[in-house]
Amino acid sequence: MSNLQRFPASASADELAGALERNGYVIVERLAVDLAERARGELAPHIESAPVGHSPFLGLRTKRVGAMFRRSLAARELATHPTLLALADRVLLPHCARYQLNYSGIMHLMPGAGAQSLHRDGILYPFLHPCPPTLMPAMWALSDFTAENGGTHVVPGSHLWEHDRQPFADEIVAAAMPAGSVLVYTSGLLHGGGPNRSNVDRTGMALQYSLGWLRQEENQYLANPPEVARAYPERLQRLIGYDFGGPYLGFVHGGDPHRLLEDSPTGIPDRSSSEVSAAAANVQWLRWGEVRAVPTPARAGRTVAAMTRAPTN
Ligand SMILES: O=C(O)CCC(=O)C(=O)O
Repeated sequence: MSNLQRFPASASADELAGALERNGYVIVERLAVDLAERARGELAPHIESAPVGHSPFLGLRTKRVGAMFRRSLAARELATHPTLLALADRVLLPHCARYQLNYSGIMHLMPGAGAQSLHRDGILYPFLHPCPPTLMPAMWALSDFTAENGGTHVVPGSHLWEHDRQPFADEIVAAAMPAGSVLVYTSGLLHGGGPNRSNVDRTGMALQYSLGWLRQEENQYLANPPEVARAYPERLQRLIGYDFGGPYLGFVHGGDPHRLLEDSPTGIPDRSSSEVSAAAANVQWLRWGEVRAVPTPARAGRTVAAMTRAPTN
């Protein structure tokens, strides 16, 4: 076992969110053992036929499978697990009216897999670090994760570091956890797949949530087109994007995209809903990064014009 802090499935969402905020990660042990086992069985044929990665980052001994929800009923339940949604409410809702499912995929490390380079998942978006979480990734252990078989390497506390600070080797810890557990972290945490030095496979399912106003990493509409998504529970349909991302964000034919999945949508299509607009009223506005000034050219005898530096009335 690694010396990372871990919690039982009975821990409260506030307790887990507190640890996530302090450490950048939280492990909840045996949160969904039966679902993880079912997901592993449902996905086994897909893993079997998947190719290995073509780059060291994707893993030359690592198989990846995407589009979890059309392939696994258990994955649909894992994505909407109440503990994960309670955490996403706390981590992401301060900065968006609606969060969304950003990525779904198997990361299957076979014996001989090398260590993946450490990275922040937030690098998808051009924000200097540290910044508020843009993502909340969750890695579900579908098999046991150990330090030997490639349990995810994490760097506790790195979500608070300056953008370019690199970790020392003794700051990297392997997330060991039994099957059915979940490692949740934020977009700022340095992490990467560990090397698999064992003779068994390590299977994880990554389900990542993001602010609803960002482009999703995995294109959920193409992975789950309307004719496929119609079979999903409504919470999942909305989570993958058949919903507004905020007021006026993501409408189709002038209305809620969820109407596309409904047999007889009622009411007049609108570009927001009262719930989404109310949630938007609580969103904390963000300053858009650091603005670098254009250097002032040499004056060389030119006259400086007067300007207004504040709003006038
Ligand atoms: O496999 C893992 O444990 C982590 C993989 C990961 O972080 C990635 O592929 O981006």
